[in-house]
Amino acid sequence: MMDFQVSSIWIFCRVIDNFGDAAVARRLAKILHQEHMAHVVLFIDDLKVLSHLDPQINVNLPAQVVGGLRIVHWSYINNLINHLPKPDCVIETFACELPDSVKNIIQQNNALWLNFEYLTAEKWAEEQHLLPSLQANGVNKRFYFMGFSHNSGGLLREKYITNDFSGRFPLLSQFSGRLAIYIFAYRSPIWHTWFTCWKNMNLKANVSIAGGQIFLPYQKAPLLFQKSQFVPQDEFDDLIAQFDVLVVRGEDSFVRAQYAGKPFFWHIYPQENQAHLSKLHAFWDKVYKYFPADLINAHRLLSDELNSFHKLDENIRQQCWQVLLQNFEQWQTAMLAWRKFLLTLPSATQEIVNCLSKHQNVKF
Ligand code: TRH
Repeated sequence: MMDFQVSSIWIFCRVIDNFGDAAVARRLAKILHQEHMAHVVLFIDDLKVLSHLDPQINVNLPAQVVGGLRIVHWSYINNLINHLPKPDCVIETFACELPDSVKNIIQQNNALWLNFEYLTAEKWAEEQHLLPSLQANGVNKRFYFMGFSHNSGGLLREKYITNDFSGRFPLLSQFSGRLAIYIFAYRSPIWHTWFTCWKNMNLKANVSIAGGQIFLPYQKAPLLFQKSQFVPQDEFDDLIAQFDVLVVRGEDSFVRAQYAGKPFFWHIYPQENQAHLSKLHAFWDKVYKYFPADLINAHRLLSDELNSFHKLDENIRQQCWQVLLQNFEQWQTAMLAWRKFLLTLPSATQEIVNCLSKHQNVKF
């Protein structure tokens, strides 16, 4: 395994909405390039979204190299692919359908073909991880499921995410004496409800709102609201590390909150027929193993309310918040223990490199 040299990886991404599709694809590309020395080409259909995450991206250039990554606009694929080094591995993120020209190259080059799927803690994903699915061109495409166990494909994790991180950032609350809450979440009536609840509890908190979906409310002393400017993706970890409590969403910010080791809630991306709820519960059921019993119920009730599973009575809602805030240290400790567990899992990029090495030595 030591001698194995990764050479060329092509990653494909179509942006459905928001930032997550581009964010996951960019992080995947960046780690493969920087930590596994791969030549990576990222084909993406929305340079504007990518440029929010990396302001060095020029939205007018169909092909460019930024930070060692070759970025190509989707509409330019057929102009370029015959001039690029052929891939050893092709990763299509979130089942974006590849053009026939690329499928032909996969076949001719005997490249490893992965369908990098949405992140979920559900058991079925572990069972399907790396299963082959025979395609019309006679090549096997394999599902790649990231996840939270040794049976899954792990999570995207840079080498700088280590056990040695404590005290790296002073918390904003240490300067202000007020709880610092960061909210990067989806538009929802829950925000009015929760802000009112915090005000009624007389919570002294600075609330930073990010991402453009939640309007900054009128000030409700003793709460202080402010807008959090969008920072480049490479600065996102440092930003969230300054807060006491996070609300994150989607996929990538959700994972970063876990690496930050912070008490947090997950505003999950809503799916049809409430399919997201089993995903939500599968995740928290794993994390609650690290929670003291008193906190589980309070957190679960609020998390389910945040994600439209039910509506709480105002008294219950306040009690839940009180339980979490009065036991803040235990909440924090639980999240640090969960973080420590995550660091025992192999990283997704290392797993991909291992698969590629196997693919090139033995057909599996
Ligand atoms: O933006 P998201 O909600 O994205 C998605 C998409 O909706 C997608 O279609 C859906 O399938 C997926 O979620 C589950 O959330 P996410 O994944 O957290 O991506 C946001 C990215 O933006 C993440 O990398 C953090 C980054 N970010 C910054 O870099 N700077 C900022 O200031 C903020 C607020 C976010």
